[in-house]
Amino acid sequence: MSELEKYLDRTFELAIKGKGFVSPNPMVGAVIVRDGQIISEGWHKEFGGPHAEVDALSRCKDARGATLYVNLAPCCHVGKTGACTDAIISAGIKKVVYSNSDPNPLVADKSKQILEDNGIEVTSGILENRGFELNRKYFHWIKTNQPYVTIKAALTLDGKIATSSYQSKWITGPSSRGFVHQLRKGYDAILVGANTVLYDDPNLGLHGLSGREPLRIILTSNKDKFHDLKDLTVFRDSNYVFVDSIQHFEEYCSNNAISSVFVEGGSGVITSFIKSGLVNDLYMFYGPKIIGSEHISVVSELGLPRLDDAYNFNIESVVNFGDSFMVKLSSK
Ligand code: AOF
Ligand code: ZN
Repeated sequence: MSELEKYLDRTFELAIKGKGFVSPNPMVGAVIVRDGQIISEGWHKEFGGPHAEVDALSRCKDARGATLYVNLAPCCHVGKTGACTDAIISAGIKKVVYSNSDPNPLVADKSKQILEDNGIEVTSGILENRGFELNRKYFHWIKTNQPYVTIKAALTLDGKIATSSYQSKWITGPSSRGFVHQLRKGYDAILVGANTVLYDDPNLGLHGLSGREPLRIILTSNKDKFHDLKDLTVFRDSNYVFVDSIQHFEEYCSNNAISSVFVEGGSGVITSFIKSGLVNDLYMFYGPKIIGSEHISVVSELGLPRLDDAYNFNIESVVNFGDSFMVKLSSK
């Protein structure tokens, strides 16, 4: 690892501390270095709070002549906080090194120019792929104004997510469940269908992990059937919303800055999302069981006559959880 990579690696470590707190903002970490010594560090801690660069500068008595490392290009707009480029210039920073440009149209490549116009040397594009992975959901959302959508399902080897009487506890064992709670922490919202709410009574929360509880979205064309069922766990507080179609879901996300959604089933919901083309990736957890064709498939009829019409995915990783295994896939 080069010197630049070493310090950017540290910015990634700091940035990730903001996971579950900063979205829809990106996770950002910053390190200030002089004469080969880290003299200050900071990170973006919560949505609406100080940016990483300002946080690091605020804990540094004298940053004159130092180099600032940050995983994302410093912003140059006044939003909920002041422009980072102003703070960097007035602190007397001599050099800025970052991994990724910020596709936010308010920033784009403008900040590089501003810094250079003020005599600051700028190096960009170092560890760009890792920086992209770290803020994959942010980059997708800011470029498309659509949420990053992940599907998660627990299924038998023959692709069933429940019996015909909606029994699904448990297809996979306990060892993958903690991992799922960790996954949920990275999303603004968790979405399920009406049957999942009725038959599983899921919690859809973080189970005590730190972070903001994700919004619970229920996709159903008949929300009235829940009128007398307010004792269900998903209605435990007001942090839930009903949407009645994929189109309404998209509108809701766009209007409410929902940048990422974790879709946990059931079959009807997963089918609608696969058809919509909105899916970015999937986590499929397989329990080593076979129950037969009379039960509920993870995806219902798609009406695809030929194999060539299939939806195709890339296998990103396969993880063994002992009593189950997970395949992570991304859309092609
Ligand atoms: C940075 N450093 O630590 C972060 C940045 O509403 P605001 O003022 O918080 O601005 C949010 C935007 O700022 C966000 O969409 C992204 O473009 C950038 N985030 N920029 O220089 C940071 N979190
Ligand atoms: Zn900023």
